[in-house]
Amino acid sequence: MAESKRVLLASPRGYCAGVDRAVETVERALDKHGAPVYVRKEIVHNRHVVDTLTDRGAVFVGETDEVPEGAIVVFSAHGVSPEVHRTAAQRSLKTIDATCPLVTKVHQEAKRFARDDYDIVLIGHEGHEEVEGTAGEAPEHIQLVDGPDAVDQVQVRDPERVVWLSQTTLSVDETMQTVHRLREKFPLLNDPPSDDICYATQNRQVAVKAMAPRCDLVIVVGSQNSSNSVRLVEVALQNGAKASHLVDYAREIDLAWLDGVTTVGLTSGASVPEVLVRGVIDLLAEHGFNDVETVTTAEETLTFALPRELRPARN
Ligand code: 0CN
Ligand code: SF4
Repeated sequence: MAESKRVLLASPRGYCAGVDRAVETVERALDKHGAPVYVRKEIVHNRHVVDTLTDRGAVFVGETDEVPEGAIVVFSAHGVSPEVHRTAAQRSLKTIDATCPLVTKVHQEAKRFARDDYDIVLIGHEGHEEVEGTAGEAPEHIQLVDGPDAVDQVQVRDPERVVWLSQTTLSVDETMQTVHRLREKFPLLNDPPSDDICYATQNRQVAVKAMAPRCDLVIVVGSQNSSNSVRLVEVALQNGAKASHLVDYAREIDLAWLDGVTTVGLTSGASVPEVLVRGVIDLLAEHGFNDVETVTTAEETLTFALPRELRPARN
């Protein structure tokens, strides 16, 4: 008899506290103020979330200069630079800031180390909105390093006054390699006061590591521009999965991927609604993968309060 086909379902997966808050911020703003509600950039990096909110009346723009004077604009979970706040104020926009508090924490660290005149090495992906926002807090003090190979180019004024910070959604292992290279070059390199790679990014990677060695294939639900989702594919491949693919929707699964496969691992990025994972589970069941086993490596309970503008008024 053929070995039974099964699905390993990673836990935790999907929405983190910051994404939950950011998506709810746009929904509540629409309820309270009616459409349109403008949103600068994708509220979170997920196609389905952006399309669904667009249908409800959210208008996603690239920059605040596309928002009519005096209108409401929501800033995305990934954060914005002070310059974006300034230009929004000049246009008299009513801003609601859905920046994840864990991104704001990195902004505060950047401001503090810049004030103390450190050179700040920000590890992150060139062009990603989060590092643009963080770097904008102290452009004179911050240089971006996009992975271990970029360390060779780093120059500092005083090797005794250097600190590294990072984007919240990186690969933990690759970031540690980058830090190792930095420390070889600058032995007195300072660490951030607390982890910048957030709990959700870390937990999703740990769960994938736990299941990857047992998997012929790991399917990650998430969008191509979602850093933390893309990292889960890399982590799966680096930790023993024979193959791994990123899909926005179940319909993107190429059935040829399932040829000869007995165990499929399934997870999703921090910006991915659970309904999309359900879609993949249903499709896999149609192809004989009926046995679903959850692989749990952590429990998550963190939640964040909504932005002040949307909290119920206190008596
Ligand atoms: O997919 P996301 O919107 O963003 P990245 O993984 O690309 O940073 O997930 C939420 C993360 C934040 C902030
Ligand atoms: Fe916040 Fe982390 Fe979620 Fe980004 S992935 S929104 S930093 S909790």
